[in-house]
Amino acid sequence: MRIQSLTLALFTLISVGCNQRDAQNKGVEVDELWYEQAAEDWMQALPVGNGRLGAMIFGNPDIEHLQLNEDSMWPGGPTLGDSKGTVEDLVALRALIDQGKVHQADKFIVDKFSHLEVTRSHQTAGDLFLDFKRKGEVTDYYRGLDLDKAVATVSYKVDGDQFTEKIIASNVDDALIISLETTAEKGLDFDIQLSRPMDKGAPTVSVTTHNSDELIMDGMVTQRGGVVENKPYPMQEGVEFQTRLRATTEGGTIEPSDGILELNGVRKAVIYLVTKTSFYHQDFKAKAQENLNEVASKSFDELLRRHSQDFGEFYDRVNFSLGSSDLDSLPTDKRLQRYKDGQVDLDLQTKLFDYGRYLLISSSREGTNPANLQGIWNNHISAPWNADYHLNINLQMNYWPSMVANLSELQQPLFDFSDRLLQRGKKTAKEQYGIQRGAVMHHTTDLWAPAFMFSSQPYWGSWIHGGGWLAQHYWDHYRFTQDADFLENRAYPFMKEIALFYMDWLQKDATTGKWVSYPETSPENSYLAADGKPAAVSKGAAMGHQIIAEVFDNALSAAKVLNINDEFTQELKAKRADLSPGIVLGEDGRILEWDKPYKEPEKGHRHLSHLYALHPGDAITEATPEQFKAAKKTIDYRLEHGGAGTGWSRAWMISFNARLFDKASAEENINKFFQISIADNLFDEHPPFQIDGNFGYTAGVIELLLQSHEGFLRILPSLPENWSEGSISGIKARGNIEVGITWDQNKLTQLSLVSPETKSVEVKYGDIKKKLSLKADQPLILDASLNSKTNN
Ligand code: FUC
Repeated sequence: MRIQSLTLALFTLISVGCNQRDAQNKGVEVDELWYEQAAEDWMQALPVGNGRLGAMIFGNPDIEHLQLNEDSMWPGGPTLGDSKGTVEDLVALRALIDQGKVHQADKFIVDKFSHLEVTRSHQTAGDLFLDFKRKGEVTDYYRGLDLDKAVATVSYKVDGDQFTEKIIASNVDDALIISLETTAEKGLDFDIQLSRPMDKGAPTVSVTTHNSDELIMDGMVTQRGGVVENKPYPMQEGVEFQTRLRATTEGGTIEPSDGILELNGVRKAVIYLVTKTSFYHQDFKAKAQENLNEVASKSFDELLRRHSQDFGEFYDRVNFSLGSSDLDSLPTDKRLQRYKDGQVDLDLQTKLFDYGRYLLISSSREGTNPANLQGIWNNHISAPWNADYHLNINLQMNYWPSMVANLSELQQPLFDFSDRLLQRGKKTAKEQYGIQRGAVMHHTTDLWAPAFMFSSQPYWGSWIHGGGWLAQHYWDHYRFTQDADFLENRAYPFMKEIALFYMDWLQKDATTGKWVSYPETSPENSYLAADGKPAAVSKGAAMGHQIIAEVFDNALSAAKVLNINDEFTQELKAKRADLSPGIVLGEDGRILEWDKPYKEPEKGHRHLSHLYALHPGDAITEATPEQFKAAKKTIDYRLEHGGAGTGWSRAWMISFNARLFDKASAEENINKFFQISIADNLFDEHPPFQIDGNFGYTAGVIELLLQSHEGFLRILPSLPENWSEGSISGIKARGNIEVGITWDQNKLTQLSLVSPETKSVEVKYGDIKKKLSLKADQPLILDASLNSKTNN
C-alpha cells in the first residue's frame, strides 16, 4: 500500500495538471480541487453556482456534460393541503399521553394531524451537452476548480493541440458562461444540445432554436411519481421555466439544426446560458431574453473579471492555513484516497474548510432561495429526501458557517424563507392546534413553505420546533452583526411569534407545577415504552424544552436591547420562570432525551437532540460543570454504540468536541469524517450526498479555534494536537469582532482583534482572561499573554 502511494506520488509530481503546474511555476498558491481525468459519475463532477443557478461539470473530452441546476425547480404550488386536527383532538391526544397510552398517542397524532408522506422534490434543471466528436488522442488532461476565483477549468491536448474550457456561474451577470478555446488550426467541430430528463416517460421540455445561434428550452416542473397522503399523486403542474443559451464564436460557423447548434471550425467560442422561472418572475421568458442579451454583450474576460471580483468579496475574507501545502501537487481524489488509507492530510482539511465557504457563496446569495439538502446541485427528478428543507437540523446546519466565517449576508435567503414560513406557520397554529397567537413549523418543508405536519411516522413528523430552532439564527445574526435594524424589524418579530405560540402551547403539569410542552418527540428517535415496544410521543422531551427556554431567553434579551417592556415580556418572564427543565441528568450521568430514562432501541442514533443546549445552543458551558460532564458522557455513549454514522452527524460531533474542549475526539472525528463521509468531489455523503455535512464541518473547524457564545472570546479553545502550527484570519466573533489567530507549537503566537465600533471585550486564552479595549477600526494585536504588541 505504502509503496503504491509513493509511486503514485512520484508519478503525479511529474504529471501535474497544467493550471496547478503553471501556478506553481509562477509561485502563486492556487486554492483548487483538481483531477487528472473526467468525472465518471456525478459525485466526481465539480460544482459551480451563483446562489440560484449552477452546474455540475464532468469535463468529458468526448461529450462534455454540464448538469444544470436552479433553486426554484419544484413541482406543485403553495396550495397543497390544509392543516389538520382540531383543538378537541389536541385535548384528546394529551389525555392519551397523560394516561400513559403512548402507542395510541403515536397513532392518533398521525391519524388526526398529519398529511402523511408527501413526495414532491426539488429537481434538476436539465443538461447541457457539448458533443466534440473527438477522434484524436487526449493527453495532459486536467480538470480543476479554483476556489478563490470560482472558476472551473478543463484542459487537455488532442493530438498535440491545446484545448481549454473555462466555466463560471456569475452572480453579478446571473448566468453560466463557458469559454472554449483551441490552438488547433482547423478549430473545433462540436454540437451544443440542451435536454432535461423525462418525468415517468413524459417529456419535460421542448427545445427550439432561435435566430442562428440560440437554443431555448421551455418547460414546467412536474412530478408524475409524486405522493401525497402516502398515495400516488401525479403532479402535472409546477414552476415554469425557460433556459436560454447563445453561442458566439471567433472564426468558424454556427448552424441551427433540429434543436441543436452545430459549430464548425471554431477557434474560440463563448456559450452564455440563463434560466428564469415563474417562481421569481411572472414574465420569466422576457426576463430570460433580457438577461441573455445583457450577458452576451460582454466578453468572457470581462465577465470573468466581474465574477471573480464579486466572488472574492466574500471568499477572500477568511484565510486558514495549517502549514505546508506541498501535497497540492497531488490530484484531489488521490490525496483523499491517501487520507482514507490512513495518512492524515492537514492541508486537505483546510481545503475542505474553504470548500464549505465556496459552496455557501455558490448556493445562497441575497435574493435566492436558501441552500437545500443538496445546496442547489441535484440531478434528480425525485431526490433523496426531496432535496428539501429539513428543519430538525439540516437547514440550520447549512447556515452554521455563515456568521463565524464572516459571510453574514449569505444568511438572508434563510430569513426571507423563514419569514414566508412564519406566515404559513401562523395559519397552521390556528387551524391545527387552535392556538390563536404565534406560529408553528414542523420537521420539514419545501419551496412552498408549508408549515403543517406531513409524515406517516410520528417520530420524525410531529416535531414542532422548526421555528424555535430558526429563531436562534435570527438572534445570533444580531449578536454577530450588531445590526439593530435587523433586530427590530426582522429578528424580534420572528422570535416573538414563535414565543407566542409556545406560551399558549405549554401545559401546566399538575404534579410538578411546571409548564410542560407536549405532545413532544425527539427528532427522528424513539424510546422503548413500558411494554418494550418503540414509541415516539412523550410528555416533554429535552430538545423541546431546551429550544423553548432559548426562544424565551433570547426574546427577553432582544426586548431588553430594544427597550421593550410590555404585557408580552411580562407573560414571557412568568412562563420562563416555571418552564420544565430541558437538561435533566439520569442516574447514569447522561442527559435524558425524553421525560424519563427510557431504554433506547438505537443507542447510537445520529441525532443528538438532547445536546442542543451544548451546540448550537449555549446553555451548557464550563459554567454548568455537571451538565458539561453529562454532555461528554452522553456523547461518549452514542459513539460507543456506533453514533455519528452520517456525514452531518459526524460534522456536528466536531462542534460538540469543540464546545467540550475535547481536542483528541475532534481530531479523531475530523479524520473519520474524511475517511467515511467525503466523496471524490469533496461533497459530504450522508450517504447519499447531503451538503449539510460540508457546512457543518467548516463551522466546526472555526469552533475549535474561536468561540464567543459565553459572553467572552475563547481563543484556541480546542486546538487539535496535530494542528501544531497554523493561522486563521477574518473569522468573526459575536459582537461583530473580526479575529485573526496565529499559533506555533500548539501555542498562540499572535491574536488580532478589530471591531467597527469602540468597545471593550473580554478574551480568554488558556488560563489568562483579560478585558481589552478596542478602538473603532483599529486592529489590536496581542501576544500569547494577551498583551498588546503594538503598545509595547
Ligand atoms: C433528517 C435526518 C436524516 C436526513 C434527513 C434529510 O431527517 O435524520 O438523516 O439527514 O434529515
